[in-house]
Amino acid sequence: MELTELGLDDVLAKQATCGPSLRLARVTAVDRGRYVVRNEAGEVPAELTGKFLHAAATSVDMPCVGDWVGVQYHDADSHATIHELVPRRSFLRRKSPGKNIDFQMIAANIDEAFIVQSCQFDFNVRRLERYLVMVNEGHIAPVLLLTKTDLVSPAELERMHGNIRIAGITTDIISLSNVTGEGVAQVQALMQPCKTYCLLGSSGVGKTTLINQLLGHDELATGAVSGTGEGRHTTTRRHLVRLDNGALLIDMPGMRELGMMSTGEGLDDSFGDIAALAARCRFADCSHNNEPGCAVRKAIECGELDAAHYQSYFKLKAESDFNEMSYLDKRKKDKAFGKMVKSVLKDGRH
Ligand SMILES: Nc1nc2c(ncn2[C@@H]2O[C@H](COP(=O)(O)OP(=O)(O)OP(=O)(O)O)[C@@H](O)[C@H]2O)c(=O)[nH]1
Ligand SMILES: [Mg+2]
Ligand SMILES: [Zn+2]
Repeated sequence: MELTELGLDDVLAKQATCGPSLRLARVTAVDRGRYVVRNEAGEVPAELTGKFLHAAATSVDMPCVGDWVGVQYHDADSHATIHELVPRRSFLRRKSPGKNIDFQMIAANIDEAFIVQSCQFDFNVRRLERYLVMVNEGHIAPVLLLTKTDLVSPAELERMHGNIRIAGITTDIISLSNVTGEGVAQVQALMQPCKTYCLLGSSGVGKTTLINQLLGHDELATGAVSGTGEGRHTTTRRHLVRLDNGALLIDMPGMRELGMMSTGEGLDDSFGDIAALAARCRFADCSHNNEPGCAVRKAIECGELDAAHYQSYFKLKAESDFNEMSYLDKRKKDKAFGKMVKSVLKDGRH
């Protein structure tokens, strides 16, 4: 098998400037610090070198499924050590749990992400928007999959489509049932050889069941759902598989805490001092700029509150507000920003 068949394209190949003693391989599975990498010859277990670990400044620098890495093979090529990470062309990430504003890589070098919601209980447009923001931020093209159509009436399905369009979401939608098989061929038809896809969505929506359908056999374990339709996190690691038609597909565990994607949630926790001060401002919607009776400004002026600490909160708040914006508003803002950049460039030429 050629590396191009594992998704290596010209852009990535150009970036992959690893040393002469290293060979290129793709990370196909990650499970708590253990890796599996695949190259022309096949899949082998791999680990990070101490040097790599030492040089990784944040968790974003750690390899994730889909990454291309420079490796050295050992013990008759039965084992590999990961020495280098090839810069990513696209990525999925979310905020790490906990107070620090740090991101966790979920997967890399993906061409298209299938955002999966089940018609039964799971359907939620606000959550869909959040997934879209996440996918768009990572430079990945989204496609929406509505699963378990066998459990709802055509009218209900129609209503869900309507709600998605009302929210201004224009992304392609495929409705499917893993039980009747309806729509599965449409997904298959969309998937191209050598391109990488992933399945994103809550636990129990049928991601793994769909992969098994696409594979044509039950290769990956699927799980039962509770009475409320909620899944039980059957898939526990991220795994890249290759379909018969040559497309590459990453299965992922259901995401429990989508809120963690943006920095919003952790923000007030991390800046409890500022939240406490802000509660004492005269106006509830105080922006702490120059409103009278602003407790935050007063605290900065009298040295009670560190100005740099406040600046960093201010910056993260703006970023999180942007993350929190609806998909539509964000697109509007992006457009406005694009126009602004254009006009600045034009003015610069005068
Ligand atoms: N009625 C119906 N049930 C389905 C459909 N697709 C999957 N299921 C069932 O839903 C349950 C969960 O499916 P999985 O494929 O394990 O779900 P998952 O999204 O991979 O869940 P996690 O691995 O936990 O993230 C299983 O019992 C499947 O048989 C469908 O289209 N219709
Ligand atoms: Mg699964
Ligand atoms: Zn204030």
